[in-house]
Amino acid sequence: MGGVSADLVVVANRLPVDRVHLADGTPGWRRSPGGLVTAIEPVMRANDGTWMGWPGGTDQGMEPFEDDGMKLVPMSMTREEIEGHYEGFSNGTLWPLYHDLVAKPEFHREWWDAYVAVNRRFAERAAELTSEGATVWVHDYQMQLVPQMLRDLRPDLRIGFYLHIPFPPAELFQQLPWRRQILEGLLGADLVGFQLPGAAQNFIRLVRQRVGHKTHRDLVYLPDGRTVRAKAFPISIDAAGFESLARSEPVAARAEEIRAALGNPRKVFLGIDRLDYTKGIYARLRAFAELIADGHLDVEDAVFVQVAVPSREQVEQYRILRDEIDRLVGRINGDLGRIGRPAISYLHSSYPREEMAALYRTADVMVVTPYRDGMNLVAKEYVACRFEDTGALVLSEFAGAADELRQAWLVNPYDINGMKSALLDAYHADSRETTRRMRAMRRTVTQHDVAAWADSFMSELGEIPGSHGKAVRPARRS
Ligand code: GDG
Repeated sequence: MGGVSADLVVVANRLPVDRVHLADGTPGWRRSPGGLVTAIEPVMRANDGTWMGWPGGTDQGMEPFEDDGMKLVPMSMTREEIEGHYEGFSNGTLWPLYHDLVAKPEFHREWWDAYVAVNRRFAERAAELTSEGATVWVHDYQMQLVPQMLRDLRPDLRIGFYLHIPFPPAELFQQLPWRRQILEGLLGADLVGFQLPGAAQNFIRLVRQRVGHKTHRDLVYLPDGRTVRAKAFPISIDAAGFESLARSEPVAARAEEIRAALGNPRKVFLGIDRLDYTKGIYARLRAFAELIADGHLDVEDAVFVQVAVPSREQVEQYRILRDEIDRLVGRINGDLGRIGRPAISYLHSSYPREEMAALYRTADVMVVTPYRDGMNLVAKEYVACRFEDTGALVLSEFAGAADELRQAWLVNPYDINGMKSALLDAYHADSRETTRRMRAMRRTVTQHDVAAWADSFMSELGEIPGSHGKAVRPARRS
């Protein structure tokens, strides 16, 4: 694709499409579900952007292609790179380290080497694809070295970086043997975006302590005269899109069907998460089961639907977690269920968006209890789908979404008794109370939707003054 010369390039670990086999057996592409694609697509279209990332699998030498008007550049990965960069350093080191050590991070020098090599390959490809003075938007923890690598190659570019997961406090981050390299990698960007202000502050403090740069509020002053801004841009969802899906006739019909299939219980509790140890699925199901065992809830009246979307199945910790949840659900249903009335309806699968909307419509109590989560879009999607201002949200204090959704029943996911009383309160709450809370949360989600998020990041990036845009300046690194 020597001819490509893009004014906007999005660099992410994954492409926004998944490889599928079409009805006639030929391979094709399907848009991957999730907020990030919806968020970035309008920006991509407005700027005739190019998205580069890994399409999954180990196919080599794939050519750039267009899908539904989006220019996509697949980045191949070898089995060794997947093990070292993706499953290893990204998901075995950084993911647990950035999520408060919910699991123990592993530090392996070979993983780090693979991380550096893959980041370099992505940076080199981005440098080839971009036109003079173009903008590059780099995403997430798998790509933290790309900003500086790219700046070294292309000092003319305007570079933004956005971290979708939390950025840990200095006390945790400094365990990382390569802490300085990561910070320097990020400082290659003009704007580093985080979900919450606290994460931006953690980053600024670490840069001051570990790299020794001067900082003031959200700015870092580099010795070469460049400034880097670190700021919070809480991500959101396509609220109007979810609401209209939830209002649609087929989704309404499906919601009724789901409720009937569950035996028309008085109240349906719902959890939807990637099957990940940060999401707190185990403790939440235990809390619910104890409420039944204690006699506070009855399986004739209440059921918990837990959707666990398969995730990172090659990583050992994820396989262990899956077995643990399987065992727990089996035990709870064996002990507490009755014929045709399981306490927990457990689904290990992923679903189309319409089915998700139908589940959100069905749920009387949505339970989102991660130990730590950058934002948590599921909580916002639930709120967007509750167009009648009904339903209760039980939300972990440690999800980024708790900063905005203050009217949820906020819980500490480590406190099982606290969760039990919040679940019970939400179950018994009268409609005046739930309506008051839901209305306020709906206002927040509607106003701060994903379009507003993308706009504010891009306009802030566009305003960064200095050595950018068309005027090329040589990079002078300290
Ligand atoms: C990371 C951060 C941050 C899930 N299952 C299905 C499905 N989904 C969609 C949901 C939602 C998205 O995936 C999951 O987003 P979350 O925010 O809940 O969680 P992570 O995957 O951990 O996301 C997180 C996010 O990045 C964005 O910055 O909020 O903190 O960890 O949109 O609806 N969609 C469909 N079928 C499924 O089975 N169609």
